Amino acid sequence: MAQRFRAAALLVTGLLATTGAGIVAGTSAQAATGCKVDYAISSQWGGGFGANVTITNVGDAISGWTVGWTYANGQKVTQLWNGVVTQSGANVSVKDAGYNGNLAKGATTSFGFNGSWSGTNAVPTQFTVNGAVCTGTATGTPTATPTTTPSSTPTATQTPTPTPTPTPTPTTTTPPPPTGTTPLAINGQLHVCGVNLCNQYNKPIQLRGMSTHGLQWFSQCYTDTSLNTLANDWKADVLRIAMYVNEKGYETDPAGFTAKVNTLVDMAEARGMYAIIDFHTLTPGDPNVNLANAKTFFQNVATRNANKKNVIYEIANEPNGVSWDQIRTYANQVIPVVRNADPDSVVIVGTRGWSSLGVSNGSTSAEIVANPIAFSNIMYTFHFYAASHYDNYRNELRSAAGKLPIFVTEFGTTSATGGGTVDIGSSTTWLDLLDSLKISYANWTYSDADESSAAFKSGSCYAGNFGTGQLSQSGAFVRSRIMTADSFPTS
Ligand code: IDC
Repeated sequence: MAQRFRAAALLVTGLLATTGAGIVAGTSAQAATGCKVDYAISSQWGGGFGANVTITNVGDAISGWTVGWTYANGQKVTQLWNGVVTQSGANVSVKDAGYNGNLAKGATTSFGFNGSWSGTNAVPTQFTVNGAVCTGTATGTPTATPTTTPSSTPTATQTPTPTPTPTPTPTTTTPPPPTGTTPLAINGQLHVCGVNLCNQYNKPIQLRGMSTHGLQWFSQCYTDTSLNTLANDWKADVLRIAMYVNEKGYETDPAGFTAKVNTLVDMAEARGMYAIIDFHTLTPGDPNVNLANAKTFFQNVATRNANKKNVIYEIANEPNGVSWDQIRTYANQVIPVVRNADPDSVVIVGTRGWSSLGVSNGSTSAEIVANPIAFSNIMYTFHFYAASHYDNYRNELRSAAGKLPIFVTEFGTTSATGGGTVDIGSSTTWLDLLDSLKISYANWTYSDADESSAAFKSGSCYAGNFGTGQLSQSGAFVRSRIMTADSFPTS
């Protein structure tokens, strides 16, 4: 595999004020138009690259933008976030993602993408915004020297060819440093890059946190106090919101459960945590049984939460008794519902055999690798229970993790019943493995259920006491793992 290296940031800026726009006085019917586009290659490696594009609206306010450019050397955009891309041959067109379509005069917006290249990865020299050509001048400062020492010397074909810059005014298009210190403030909108979950700086991150228990039974556990504890004392990055569909869940009160989920999304966001919206199908195991409910639910939550950066969608908790093909059929109908409302979202798809990547049904992840979900920004679910699942499951995860983006949206320190012995040794081995692979996880459960997988002793929620004295054996162990410092890269 080619060694990855950081290439010098390449910048080109197009600037245009069309038809003397912006200085046309007295023609109120004629809106001033104008655009400035910064295109920067942030990193580059053999065959692939990452880039950030910033649009500045130099003209009057616009509602909706489409930026276009042409590649001279066969580059292809493979994955893009904060926008919707279409590419036809050399012509690339990126439309706003809905929530970022309105640009006031002077406002800027950015999107990022991964691409493939060969030969020369020359930056485009001309851009259009809403059909108006940005012919302007380049103002970036390309340097040929990588900003960090590559671990191997790049070959000639890997070396980016900077565009000459007549006006060497340095600009940067990487997101500015975070103004807050919460996981959400630092990482911003997430996306999938390669097999990783990546932050707004296009760097792999691992989120660690807790899953709720079923909202139909344990809503009393999710209060301002308990979530303050989770964010500030446990230092969790993510809250998984387990909304059962059956077993007296969503299907009994769609509006009520949708509202509960949305409230928890807001409470997580207010504390700088990510929120996984978990459509918690379990029994029956075929997610297609709940397809109509899934479409309605995701249409609602994705529309309502489209502007939020903290939401991740998990469309089926644990498919069981179904083939991967049946899961794909379901996913292929639900993902477009999510994406039409919230285009840049990360979507997690459950896997066969109670989200065991197939292992619990005598299969393997090979069936997924052979037939992946054909949408971008997709991750696959893996669940384990440390007192039931050992090395054969770990080996499968290890091999799958090199090929598929995986999120452990649920794991227990106990047996798969959610009860029994807490296996600290096996749990430690599992979490060490997840840490080493940078796989994100949420533990089952942040609740006081009367079962050993629950983090708090029974009665804690009604007492409103989430202090360390209330922790179960599992809760104390998991908290000690989650609260260690995160290391989220920002450059
Ligand atoms: C369990 C709960 C338990 C509840 C049961 C049935 O811990 O209180 O009675 O569901 O709803 C899963 C599922 C998760 C299970 C958990 C433990 O995603 O819903 O919760 N588990 O059995 N997969 C493997 C284990």
